[in-house]
Amino acid sequence: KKGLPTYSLEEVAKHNKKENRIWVTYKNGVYDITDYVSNHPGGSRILLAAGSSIEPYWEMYAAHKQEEIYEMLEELRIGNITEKSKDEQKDSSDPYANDPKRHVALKPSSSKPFNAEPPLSLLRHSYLTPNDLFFVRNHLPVPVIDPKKYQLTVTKVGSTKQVNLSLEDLKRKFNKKSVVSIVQCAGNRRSEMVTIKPVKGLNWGAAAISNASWAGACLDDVLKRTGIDIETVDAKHIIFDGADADPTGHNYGASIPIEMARLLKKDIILAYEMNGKDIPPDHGYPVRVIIPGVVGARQVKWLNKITLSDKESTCHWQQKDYKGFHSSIDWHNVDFTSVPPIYELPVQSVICEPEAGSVLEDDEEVTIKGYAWSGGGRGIVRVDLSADGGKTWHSAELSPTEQPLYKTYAWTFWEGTIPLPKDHKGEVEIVCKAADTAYNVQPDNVEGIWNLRGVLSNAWHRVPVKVPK
Ligand code: MTE
Ligand code: MO
Repeated sequence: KKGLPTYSLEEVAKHNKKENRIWVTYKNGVYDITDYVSNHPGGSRILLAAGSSIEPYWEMYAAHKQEEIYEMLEELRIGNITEKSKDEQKDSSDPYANDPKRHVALKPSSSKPFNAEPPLSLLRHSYLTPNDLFFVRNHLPVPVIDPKKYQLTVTKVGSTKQVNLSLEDLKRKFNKKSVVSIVQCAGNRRSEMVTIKPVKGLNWGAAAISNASWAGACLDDVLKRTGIDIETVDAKHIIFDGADADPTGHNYGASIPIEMARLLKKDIILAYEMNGKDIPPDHGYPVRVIIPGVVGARQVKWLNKITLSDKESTCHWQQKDYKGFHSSIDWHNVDFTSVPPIYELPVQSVICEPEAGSVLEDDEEVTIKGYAWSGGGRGIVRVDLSADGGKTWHSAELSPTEQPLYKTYAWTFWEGTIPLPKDHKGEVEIVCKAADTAYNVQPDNVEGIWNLRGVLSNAWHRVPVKVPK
């Protein structure tokens, strides 16, 4: 629409509350939805988009993709977005100046480097997490990579041979393979450990986990093409290096043991697509490695080098981080060489709805929804629910997935409606816990698994809620 005023994205972002009027953007348009909010069939959920784009939400709620809705929205249009607004506030001395713009619904636990998780209720709303809402865990500035110049180098320590592949090579020369797989940070739910004793690390809630469909070239095919047979190669680890680096030139990198790469060889993907689109800058554009069933830290983004080696990656995050210790080890007596890195993760389950502190609608029963997942491809066989702090249990219904029980790489959604205790005093603790195919279970409290880095936090998820009188 011509003739309407133009606004920068920063200007739009200020209009995120009723007091300032509520604006949203859709494509190039700016819309004032303040007076529409109370008529929205989806209720106040629309406010999640306040001050930003509604597109990612519309993708989740398919009901929006109708002509009438677009027409109605156009009636609320007040202006257009300025073209250059995205570059406006760039400061070239800031190493993070080239970081992409993020969705406002992501709740940052750190902004430089950018780390953020989506609200739990949104996370539980789509089985495949929309790209803009997928949690972000960056250790360094997001590297800007020209897809035309991108190269992936594959090599083996001690060999003179090295193969370089372009993005086009990866797309054209190899079959495209896809896998629906979780990325979960080892620090997911760290904030619960902090309640016991402080730990070092970002204060993650329970949404440092997301699920996407990844597509790209199979690692095994790429290695074969470069003359490496993963079954017989004389190496103990496979190292993945990223293009993101600190000011001294040290890049992010990680490795996995060769036996793990062999077991997963058909499933490890050098992904260039996330949910059918190019991988966004925050998630590793143009290529990241997806290692199903394995902790997020090894799934290197902005992947530019693969090395077969007798040694693990020497990177800080492989050697001095992402390891689990018992609760009597603290910073004065920790020896990071004494235990192996975290690879597979333990069984996990989380209540997404209702959220902590909310007031229930009913005083007789409660409907609880959440996610469950386990590392190593182990499926979820049971999720148990309690509304009395774990004294009595009910079985949750697991949403069916196509995943084979022993190659369950995506999460399992679950739901259950269970009775509230009669003797509640206006408050109850709802709890969930899951069992995986190995009948591994979650510990009942976080105290026993406290560790100095606040990783592997997978105790029963306990959520206090209020009961109406
Ligand atoms: N890869 C690179 N190159 N740089 C990073 O900082 N962070 C790792 C991993 N891969 C990281 C990386 C960690 S700790 C996690 S949990 C996941 O990426 C997060 O992936 P996401 O940001 O796509 O959710
Ligand atoms: Mo992580």
